[in-house]
Amino acid sequence: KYSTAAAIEEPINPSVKVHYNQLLINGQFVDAASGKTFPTLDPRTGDVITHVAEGEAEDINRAVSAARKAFDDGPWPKMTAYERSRIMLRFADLLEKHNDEIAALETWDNGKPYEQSAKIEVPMLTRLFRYYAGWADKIHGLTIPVDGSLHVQTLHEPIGVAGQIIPWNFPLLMFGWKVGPALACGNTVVLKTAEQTPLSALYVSKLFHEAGLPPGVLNVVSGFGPTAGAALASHMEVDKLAFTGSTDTGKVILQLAAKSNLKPVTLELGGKSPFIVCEDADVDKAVEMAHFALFFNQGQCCCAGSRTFVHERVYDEFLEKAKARAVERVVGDPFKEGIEQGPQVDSDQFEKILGYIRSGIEGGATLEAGGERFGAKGYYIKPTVFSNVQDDMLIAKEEIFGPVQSILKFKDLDEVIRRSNASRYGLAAGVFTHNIDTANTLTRALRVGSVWINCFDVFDAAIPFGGYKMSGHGREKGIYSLSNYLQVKAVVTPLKNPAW
Ligand code: TXE
Repeated sequence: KYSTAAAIEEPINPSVKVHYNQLLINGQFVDAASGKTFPTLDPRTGDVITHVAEGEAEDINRAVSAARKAFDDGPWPKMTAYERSRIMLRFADLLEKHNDEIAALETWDNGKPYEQSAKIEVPMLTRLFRYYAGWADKIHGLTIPVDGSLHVQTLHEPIGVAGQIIPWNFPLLMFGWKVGPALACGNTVVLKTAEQTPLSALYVSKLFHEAGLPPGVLNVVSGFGPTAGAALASHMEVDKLAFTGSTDTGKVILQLAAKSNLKPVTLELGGKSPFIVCEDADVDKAVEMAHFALFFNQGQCCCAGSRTFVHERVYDEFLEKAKARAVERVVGDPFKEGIEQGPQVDSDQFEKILGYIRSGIEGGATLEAGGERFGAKGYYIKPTVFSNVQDDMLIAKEEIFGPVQSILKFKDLDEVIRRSNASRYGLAAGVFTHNIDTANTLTRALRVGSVWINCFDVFDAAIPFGGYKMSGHGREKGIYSLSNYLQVKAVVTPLKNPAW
């Protein structure tokens, strides 16, 4: 049932052009100081889409100076919150207007199905900016009663220049999760995009300026981690850092922040999330949800349900159906209608995933479906299912970040709680049951930042997201994300006439 290889060999022409491939600093598109560029590739073929300016330390310095000036001298933090909110709302309107063009750029650079970009991700980005625009004029402190004749209040102030480093799996949504709260709170931003997917952030940032964003408030530097990323993380004039990416790079980022100016850091890192199918589950629905939890976005989700725990009473039926569903998954050119799965983002990820598949086979798991590349070109991988997976296998412990489902059998609730929690990660969990007591027990026992009961990957702008343990620090989205970008100032004034 896999889609025809011909569709892959003759890639569909994306109906979009690349307009912006320079760095965006102080409201202007500029070349890198070194004049260097790097290619960004089409994951369907490995061909070059365009060459993009390659930012390095000097460009980060220029971008930070612009952000610093826009923060220290204004206008951004000095504008009324209502004005900031209106610019963000106008930006959201432009996102809506250019929805399909933005979606095409995202799919071209990343490989995700166009329908997903156009119907889910760009609309979610638009929604995120409307959500954060709504917060901009509702951020305020408290008046606090204390002992003594004192008037005590808190001011919630922006932190300053926020450095933000994002990955390639959801380039636009990561842009929204980071830039939205930072700007709503009155900060200015230097954003370092992932080297695999620089294009969509440049395009939408141009629209943001058309919506009235003053120069220097949002600066976008394309480039690589050890050069541009490290320069941002260790910059003395950056007041706050936010990072989404691998746990290993998260550790580096935290060290760079500590060694420079101790800037506070929020981290959203890897995961190995359990998806628990209980004995009372409706197997057909559980199979579909578990399939979505793992295979969505080519399996390139930090919170992917990558350990599918199935109760022994329903295990055999689940396995047969999960395997059939994976074989039916429609893989092919992401610009083609009805495609469920496109290519992985690049050759590194592609090779990494194939390596984990080999390790699963060699480690003794049973390969039920897939297990190899799809087509002769690009980075497509057949939807893969392993059964008989044991907790100590690499495929059950490490983040594969690809379309590889690992199915594990369990007998009772205590056992599945213990095994689910026996991970260095703690990002999310899925629970499939109609028994309220089982759902309540699992919800409280699982050491993870999100629990999805009879659903998965629900990402409303208002729902906080983040990890326990080595999945990260802090929460993004929702009201909780604002505190990442605010300082609290306590102000104490003696009362002249305590009687009043
Ligand atoms: O991640 P990196 P990579 C996981 C996933 C994936 C693996 C490797 O398992 O297979 O990480 O992917 C920047 N200083 N996730 O190599 O290196 C880099 O330029 C500063 C999970 O792409 O973490 C990019 O912008 N920055 C994840 C960003 O960090 C540095 C999403 C992410 O790259 C840097 C992506 C450095 N020294 C991958 N080195 C999730 N949590 O969703 C790299 N970067």
